[in-house]
Formats: sequence, structure tokens, C-alpha cells
Amino acid sequence: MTQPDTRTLERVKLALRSQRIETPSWAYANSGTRFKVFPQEGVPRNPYEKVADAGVVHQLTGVAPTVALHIPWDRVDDYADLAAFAGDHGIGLGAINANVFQDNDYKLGSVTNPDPGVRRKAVDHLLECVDIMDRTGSRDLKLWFSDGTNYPGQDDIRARQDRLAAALRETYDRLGDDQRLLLEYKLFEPAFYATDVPDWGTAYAHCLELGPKAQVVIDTGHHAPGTNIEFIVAFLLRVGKLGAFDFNSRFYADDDLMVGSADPFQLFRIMYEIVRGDALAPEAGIAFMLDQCHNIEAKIPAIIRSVLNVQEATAKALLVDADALAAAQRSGDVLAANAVLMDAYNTDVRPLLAELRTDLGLDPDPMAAYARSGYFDRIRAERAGGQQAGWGA
Ligand code: RM4
Ligand code: MN
Repeated sequence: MTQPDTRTLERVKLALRSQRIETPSWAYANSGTRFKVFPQEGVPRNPYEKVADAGVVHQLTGVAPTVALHIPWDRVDDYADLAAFAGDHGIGLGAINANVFQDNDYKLGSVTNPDPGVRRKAVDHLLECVDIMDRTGSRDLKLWFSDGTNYPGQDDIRARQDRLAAALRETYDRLGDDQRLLLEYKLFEPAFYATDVPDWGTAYAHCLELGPKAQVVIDTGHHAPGTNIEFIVAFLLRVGKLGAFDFNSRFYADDDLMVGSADPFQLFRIMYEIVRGDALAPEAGIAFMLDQCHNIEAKIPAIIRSVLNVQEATAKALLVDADALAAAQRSGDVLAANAVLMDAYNTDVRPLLAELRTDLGLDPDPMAAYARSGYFDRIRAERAGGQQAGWGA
């Protein structure tokens, strides 16, 4: 394996310059598992402080210029003011995440609930989220439903699909020209028995029915063990229905751990399909978001680490020698083709990334820069009083 030549390195650095990774407001707050939330010091007490933390992550990494909001966790009186505050911190407000999974009324589901009154309430919340997008300037509405049934016969599986379609339609029709509806799927919540949007096929079918402004979100934590996620990426990209990622690592029995931590090779394979599909640049319209919570690890460094993990996987994906790969594939040389991918994956891209950061006027080591910055000591002191933000469970 030879080291990449200068031209390759310049090409990779150029592509990495345009990469954008959105961080989630809830990752800065006290959140973490469905069973216990372990509080930490210095945690934000309101959406403004979450935005300030997100600003620090962008300042140090240079590739995280937006923060996603979750409503009602991030409800504020004046969204224009929050957007201006974000601007002061060098970032913008990103996707609006709806929350129809934490209200007593949603015991039997939200938009698929058998009670039309509950369905109305859920859809009204989705419409409220679009109102908020109008004020924050957000492009994307991200929808995740923990709707489904636990027991055979509990409710009519097919009727629930009709109710889901109707709710999505009403929300879709409310979108502005430049706004999108992004639909998530998840295999196992509320139940392995019957979740209403359990897989990418279901999400894809609903998005197809809705129209061009509806696209699928791949949350990397929402699959069965062994699922080939890069296949889903390739398929959805090919048909123009991949809208976004929620990146994380699935080994918490949910979707909360740092992306690329336990399986960096999977992340590389995913990012390779993105590069292969020419979908890395912001103009391609794929939102690369983190959806994580940090329960036992320090939050801001964990988010920085996650951003760096995505960046590293992307750099490796960009190093794949496309010509050599195509030649090996054409000639049916299985081992050579596999070796081309592995060569790229096994390249140490840390020097390249350090160089990129230096070019951008950043510290080459964002983790060390954060540790040195004194930011944590400041927020620990400043945020000592008051009620720390959690995820309202
Ligand atoms: C869900 C899903 C959603 C996220 C919540 C917090 O599992 O992934 O995207 O908003 O968790
Ligand atoms: Mn998610």
C-alpha cells in the first residue's frame, strides 16, 4: 500500500472542506437511556445554553455549523431571537424534530392512535413544528413515531397505515416550497411485534406517495444486528429518496452512543456509498446529523469525538481509488476490488485531517483544544444553579 499522492490529498481535503455535520441539541442536555439519566455538571439549563455549546463544537471542528432542535424540549418564546443568538455563536438552527412520544395521550400511539382526538393533537404538533421552521428558517422537519402495537389484535395494522398516511399528507401539504419532511424508521420501538414505521421500505413507500419533498432518514441505530446499512444508502440515493442521517452507534440497545465508536468500518462503508453517489456536498441535499445522547461520558467532548469520527470515515471513503476499483470490478477480480476498499480504510488519515484543520485556521487536535479551553470549568461554575435541561421523560 502506497501513501496517497499530493493530488489525491488535495482532492480529499477540498471535499472535506464542504462537509457539514449537524449536532443535536438534546445531546448537550441530561439525557441518555430510557431507564436512568445520570446528571452531569455544567449541563445547559435552556435551549440558549445548548446552542452555545453547539457553537463551541463548531468553533473547534469547523464542520458542525448547525444544531438541530427538538420540540417541545427546545420550545422558546421567540425563535427569531434564538436564531440570532445562534448566529452570534457562529452557527445556525437546523432540523426541527417533532416529539409525539412523551405525552400520556400517546399510550396507544400518536398519529396512528385509534382515537381521532389524539390523532388531531399529534398532527397539530407536527403543524406547529412547521410554524417553528418558518421562524427559524429550518429546511427540515424530522419525524419519528414510536407508534405501533404490542399484541396481536390490539389494533388494526392496516388502518394504522391509513391514519399514518393521512397525518403525513396533512403535514406535507403544510410545507413551504423549500421545506422537507424527513421520515425516520425504527425496528423496535414501541415493539418488535408491530411498529408502524419499522423499516426503510415502509418509510420509502410513504415518502414516495407523498411526493418530492418527503425523504427517508437513516438512523444508524435503528436496525437489526447485521443489517447492511450501506445497501440502504445506495438504494435510497439511487432513487433520490435519501434525505438525511441520524448518526450514532447502536450498541446501547438503542441509538445513543458515539457514531463510529464500536464499528468504524461500518461508518466507512456508509460514507463510501455517499462518496460513490456524489452526495457529500451540501448541494446534494443530504443532511448529516448526529442523534446521540451521552450518559456516562462527558457531553461536549463526546460530540466533538463523534464529529471527528464522521470526518475520519469520510476522509477514508474519499481515498478509495475509484478507477482501480472499477477496473477490478469489471474484470471480476474479487480480491483486488476488496483490497482497494481495504487500502483506503486502513490509511491513517489523522495527519491529513490535522493538516486540513491547520489550513482552516483551527487547532489540529480539537479534543485537546477543548480540554485546554477552560470552557468546561466556566460552564460548570456558571450553570450551577437552576434546573438543568433533560429530555422531559
Ligand atoms: C428516537 C429517534 C429520534 C430522536 C429520539 C430522541 O429513537 O431516533 O430521531 O428524536 O430518539
Ligand atoms: Mn433518530
